[in-house]
Formats: sequence, C-alpha cells, structure tokens
Amino acid sequence: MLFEALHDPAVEDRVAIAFPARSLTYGQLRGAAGRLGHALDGCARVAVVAESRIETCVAMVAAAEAGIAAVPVNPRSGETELGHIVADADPDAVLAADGQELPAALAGRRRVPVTLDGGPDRNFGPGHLDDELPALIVYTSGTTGPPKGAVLPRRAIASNLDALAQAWAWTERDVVAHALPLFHVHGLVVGILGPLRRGGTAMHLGRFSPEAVGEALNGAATMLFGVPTMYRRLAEACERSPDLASALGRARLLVSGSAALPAIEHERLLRLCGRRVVERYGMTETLMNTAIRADGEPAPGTVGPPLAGIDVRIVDEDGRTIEVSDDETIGELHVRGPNLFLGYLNRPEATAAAVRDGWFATGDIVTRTPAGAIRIVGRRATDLIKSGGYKIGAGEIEVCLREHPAVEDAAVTGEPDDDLGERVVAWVVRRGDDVTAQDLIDHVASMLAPHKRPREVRFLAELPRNELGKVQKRRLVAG
Ligand code: MCA
Ligand code: AMP
Repeated sequence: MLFEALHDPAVEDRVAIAFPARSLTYGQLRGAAGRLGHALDGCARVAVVAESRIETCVAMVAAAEAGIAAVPVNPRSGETELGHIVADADPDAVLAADGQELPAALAGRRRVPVTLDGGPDRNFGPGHLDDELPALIVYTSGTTGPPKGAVLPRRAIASNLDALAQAWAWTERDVVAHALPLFHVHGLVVGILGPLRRGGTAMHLGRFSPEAVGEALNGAATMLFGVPTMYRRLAEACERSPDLASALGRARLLVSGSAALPAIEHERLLRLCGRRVVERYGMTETLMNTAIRADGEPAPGTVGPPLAGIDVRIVDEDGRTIEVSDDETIGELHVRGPNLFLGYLNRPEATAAAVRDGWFATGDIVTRTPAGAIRIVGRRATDLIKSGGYKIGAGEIEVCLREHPAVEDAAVTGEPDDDLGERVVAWVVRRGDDVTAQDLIDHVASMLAPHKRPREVRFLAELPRNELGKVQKRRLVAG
C-alpha cells in the first residue's frame, strides 16, 4: 500500500495537503480521491494537468490508489512538446480541475473533472496492487529528440520514499513546505507523495517567494525542499531580512536538490541562518540515489552516501569499476536498486542504452570521498543544460529554432548563470534581419515549455563546424 494514513480512521482529521487556497484532511482526501477513482474505471493510463493546485494532488492520489498510471503534464508545455507527450502516452482520460482550460493538444481527449467536495466514499478501500505496476510516467529531456517518458513502478516510489525517511528521520510529525512544480519527480514524488506516505502534511506554497517560505517556516512547516535557484534567492533575501533568516533557522531540515548548490550559497545560508542545507541527488529515472543524512557529518559539495538498499559503482572510460575512494578519481556513476524505473515508454532502444545488467548509467561524472559520499563533478553530455533545476536538452531547442522560417541554422549551449545555475543560450544564423531575439525566445516558449526558452540569442554569420559538418560548440563562447 502506498498511503496507509489514507485508510487509518485515527488520522482522518489530520491535514494531508495544504495549498494557500485550500487544504484537505486525510479523510477528505480519501473521499475526493475515492470518488475520482471510481470515475476512472476502465482506464489504464491518465494524463494529469499538473497545475500547482490541490486538484493535481487529488488526481495523483486517486490514480495511485486505483492502480492507474498517471502522466503529469506541464500545463505550460508548448504545442510541439505537449503534442508529442499526448501522442506518445496516449492517455485514456485527462484529469484537470473543474473549469480549468485545457491546452489544445489535450482538448479532444475524454475529460474527467477533479472535484474536492462530496460525500464520503465508503467503497474506497485498500486493495492489493502489484508493486511492479506503473504508477507514474514522467517526461524527461535527453540530448536529442523529444522528451522520453520514464515509467516508474509503485515499488520504486514506495522504497525510495522509505529510504529517504530513514536518512532524514522523516515522520508523520513533519510538515514539508515547498513551491516546486508538480510535473517532475522532485515536487510530485518527494514533495507531495513523500509526506503522504509518512502520514504527515505536504504544504505547497503555490508560487515560490522568499516571503511565502518565511511564513511557512514561521508556522507549521518543519522541512523545506527546493532547487538551488530558490536557495540562492532565499540567501539573497536573508541578507536583507533577519526575520526570514530566523524562520529558515527554525526548520528541522532544509533540503536542496535537482542541481548543485554552490559552496558559496551553503556558506551564506549557514552564516545568515545558522543552518546547513543538506543535498540529495536524484534523477527522474532513478528517483533519489544519495542524500546527506539528517544526523550525518556536514559534507558541503557532496550529495552524501547512497540511500539504503541502493548500490552505486563508478565506472571509468573503459567500463572498468573504480574501487578507490580518494575523492579524486573520476568516472561515471551507475546505480542499481529498487528505485529504478521500468524503462522509457515506447523506447526499448533508449532503455537498453541506459540500463545494462540492472545498472542504470546516470551520465553524471563523480568522485567518491573516503567516507563514501558522492561528489558530482560534471556530466557526460555537454548537450544537457540544467537551468533553475530543470533538465533541458539542447537538441530539442535546436530543432524548434530551425523550424522557425527566419532561421537558417541554430545551435544551443548552456552558460553559467548566477541565478539559474546555467542559462540557455541560442546561437542563430538568420535569414534576413527581420526576426528579433525576442521573437525567437517567444517561439521556443510557445512550442516547448517557457523554462526551455533561450535567455539570450546571439546572431552569427555562420556556425563553426568541423570537416564533418558537426557544430563545434566549444567555439561558441561569448566575447
Ligand atoms: C517568461 N514566461 C514566459 C515567457 N517568458 N511565457 C511565455 N513566453 C515567454 N517568452 C513566464 C513563465 O512561463 C513563467 O510563468 C514566468 O514567466 C517566469 O518564468 P521563468 O523566468 O522561467 O521563471 P523563473 O523565475 O526563472 O523560475 C525559477 C524557478 C523555476 C522558480 C526556480 O526554475 C523552478 O520552479 N524550478 C524548479 C525545477 C524543478 O522542480 N526541477 C525538478 C526536475 P508562470 O510563473 O506563470 O509559470 S529534476 C528532478 O525531478 C530530479 C529527480 C531531482 O533531482 O530533483
Ligand atoms: P532530471 O533528469 O531532470 O531528473 O535531472 C537529473 C539530473 O539532475 C542528475 O542526473 C544530475 O545531473 C542533476 N542533479 C540532481 N540533483 C543534484 C544535486 N544535488 N547536485 C548536482 N546535480 C544534481
């Protein structure tokens, strides 16, 4: 069973999920999810329009309890991206809050509204569901082509959330605050399903702002989850607001993930709030792999040891396992354990390329410290960009730019950015000079999701290419 508290009459009145506009107790969540579950009879797979609102969480819980795979979609995904996801996942129904406008790509599908109020659902009870049943299909970008759907079974979610609970002494008394999007693993699995599995409370702030975080931590929240961009903005705000700094200082645990939190921000937050931020490291395909423990030695710059039940190995360029733990020898991290996904939907060749003999090749380049903690030092693919904690494939944006009638040629790179970690930069050879940088930024934002839009466009007479015609991205540097 994924959520025992949902079936425990003793905790019926405890708050399960709180959003600024609305909260639900475990009893109310059981009612709303149970009614919705019945409306989904006969569905094998549903798409959920993952707005940051409570109906999204109800839809996810309803699907999980009914044993139906849920495909969270970013409501702001552009036409091209959403069209691909809907065609690839082919959902039997679309779940969205009553009255919410659906993006065009979903408009022709059977719609099931998510409502919150109604009588109790007496027939809704825990049934036995196979652990290997797909629970979520989460789309993630690769270096080339459109995003791939990572199929996550119930077993991965349950085991991973329990391993995190062990590492962080996470219990039903914890109230987890965050403002993460609900169409990725970080916000959805760790940030919503995590508290529900513990029988605690998920407190979603709706939108990220330092003020909302301060209010949450001055209130009931005990833990905060965020991406490095959020912690950097919090540190910045703490410089001006001692009240915010003391609110952060009150948290039982501040957790950062999805990208590396720079050492300077670790130090700044420690100086201003008297608290260390703990990092954990994960991927859509593997959920969380490693984490600094709540009672562990501080180790800024590392993402901690593997979680319980998860094996890791570091592999050199010749495929040999590196045995030393000297924090110097680098190699690619491979992961094996109950946390792994089942594969990419409709992409057996991509699955076979990523998983060999049960080991998933992460593409992350790491070292291991003598204490067994993993330090991430780079990434195998230069065509993957991490911006604001989102993984963005350069190839997907290049294809989109080349489809613009005024674009002759285009290449995309990531550049260091103080706020976002990396920012997307487009290098464009245009036809004529009518098209502006803003036109191209808007074009990408409308075809793909807005977070994939270039933050800068640089026009060139031609792209540097080698004799084989391949773009030499190393030569694409500002200056
Ligand atoms: C801006 N906007 C536009 C345009 N420009 N819309 C259309 N056309 C344009 N040209 C809109 C955006 O849609 C958005 O609207 C608003 O302007 C601001 O967008 P943006 O500038 O992108 O936001 P930001 O301020 O830079 O956001 C920073 C952020 C965000 C809040 C930190 O990047 C974020 O939420 N990051 C979290 C990423 C995450 O959860 N990653 C997990 C995946 P509106 O405000 O209406 O939306 S990684 C993962 O899951 C693994 C397992 C892991 O390890 O965790
Ligand atoms: P995604 O595919 O969007 O799930 O992103 C997964 C990638 O995010 C990983 O392969 C890492 O490169 C990166 N990542 C996640 N957590 C961390 C972290 N704490 N530090 C550095 N990189 C991270």
